[in-house]
Amino acid sequence: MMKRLVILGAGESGVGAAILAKQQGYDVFVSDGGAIKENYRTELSGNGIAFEEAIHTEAKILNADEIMKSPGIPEKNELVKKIRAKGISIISEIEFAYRYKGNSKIIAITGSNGKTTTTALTYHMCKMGGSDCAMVGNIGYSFAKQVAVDPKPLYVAEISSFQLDDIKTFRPDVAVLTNITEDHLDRYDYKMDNYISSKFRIAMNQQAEDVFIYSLDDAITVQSINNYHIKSTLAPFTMSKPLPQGAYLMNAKLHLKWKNEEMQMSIKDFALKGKHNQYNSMAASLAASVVDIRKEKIREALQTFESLEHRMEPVASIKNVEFINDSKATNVNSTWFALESMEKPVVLILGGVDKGNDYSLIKELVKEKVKAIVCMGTDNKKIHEAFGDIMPLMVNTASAKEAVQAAFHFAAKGDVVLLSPACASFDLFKNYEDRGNQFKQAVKEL
Ligand code: UMA
Ligand code: ADP
Repeated sequence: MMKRLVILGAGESGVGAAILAKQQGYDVFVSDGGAIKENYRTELSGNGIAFEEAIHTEAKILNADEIMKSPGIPEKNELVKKIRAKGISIISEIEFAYRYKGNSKIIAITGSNGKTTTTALTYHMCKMGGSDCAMVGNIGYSFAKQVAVDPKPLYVAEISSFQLDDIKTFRPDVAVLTNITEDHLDRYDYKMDNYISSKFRIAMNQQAEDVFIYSLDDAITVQSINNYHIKSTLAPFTMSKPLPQGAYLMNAKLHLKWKNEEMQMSIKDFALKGKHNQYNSMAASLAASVVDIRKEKIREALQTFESLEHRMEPVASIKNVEFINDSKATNVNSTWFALESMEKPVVLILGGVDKGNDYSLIKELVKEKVKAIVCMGTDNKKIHEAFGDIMPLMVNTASAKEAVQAAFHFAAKGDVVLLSPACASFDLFKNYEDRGNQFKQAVKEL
């Protein structure tokens, strides 16, 4: 009998998995509790895949042999609890795609911050080095869809902790953990240990012939690594000391050492600026070296990579006030790096959906560099509590337009208006891209 796979959620990952499952001969059923986006509905119909929307019909779900749960659906969801109670196996989309990837290799990149940048940079290096590869996850197709419609010998995959929570056999040839800082704690019972464990699952099935790339400068990674019995070959990166194997930065130079290959390059030649990007560049260079991309190509890629939208993206300079769109900064740590790289007085646009943020982490930097805070969210209480005592200028706004106008009002010649919200965007916007686009639009309308 055909195996029945039920897919919960018809977004990028659910629809991708459905297409792959149909192709592999499963009896597939997709159930979405909300409205399915037009393009995804068309894809499901076009592939003859059965689905329902605006409802999860239990009778059609609890009879599954296996369930693929979209990453956005939390464990505390009532239906998920029922599925667990019934003992039906739940997998994530990357676990499902992994089953059908054949002999292809995977570079899997996770971490609290820098995933998309490191993924895009690694992909750029591999492409430049002549590898026939695809970038999957947040940019482009989901892993499952790529495997179904355009399989490649190498996948460079961005993987979130939610995706890792329901893997069983997923074993990347190269795993990258950029860093671990507080994020998504609402999904992990507000326990940091649960979130850390989730991130380390990226190496859980790796063997000695696989490689695990990680930061020696990330306190949480270094404190936790011994708790996870990692069998992989370790490839660290750091800014604090020379290494016999790995990547390190000394005297403004990147040193890359992998097997018998060695490369040096001045950080002045990196296309991507900022300390956080130097970390991302080390991680990506190591990943590319492990899959045998030649050092000349890595160097060329580091020089030519174009920065991504919504990540410290320069928008415009109006009356000598610079506007920067860092809408992708959805947690406190990424805002920390944004502030750290600022060299002029800052008017900071902050706020949105708080995921259990600890604002004390950026308090010193705010004191030092920020002259006014513009809160942009439906509930700004926590921001006022955190900064009220050190910030004389604070105002509440409830749209990108209002926020930009208020920020421009506070800014003087030579200042920077920085949108780096440290929060998710779902209270006022569709997503971080929508937030960044509305911000840019409002700047243009000034
Ligand atoms: N849904 C249900 N039942 C529920 C809740 C939701 O059916 O109880 C439905 C929604 O109605 C919707 C669908 O599930 O139609 C959406 O599923 P999803 O939220 O899991 O999103 P996908 O479109 O499948 O996108 C996911 C990732 N989303 C999340 O992890 C929340 C995307 O990352 C990723 O690009 C994509 O898979 C492809 O791999 C987004 C993200 O915000 C950009 N990631 C987080 C981050 O970067 O911080 C982790
Ligand atoms: P992710 O995909 O993990 O969210 P991105 O590459 O999209 O990461 O970057 C998100 C935000 O985090 C950006 O606004 C950027 O300024 C900041 N950031 C990027 N890389 C790092 C890093 N290695 N450490 C800390 N912050 C970073």
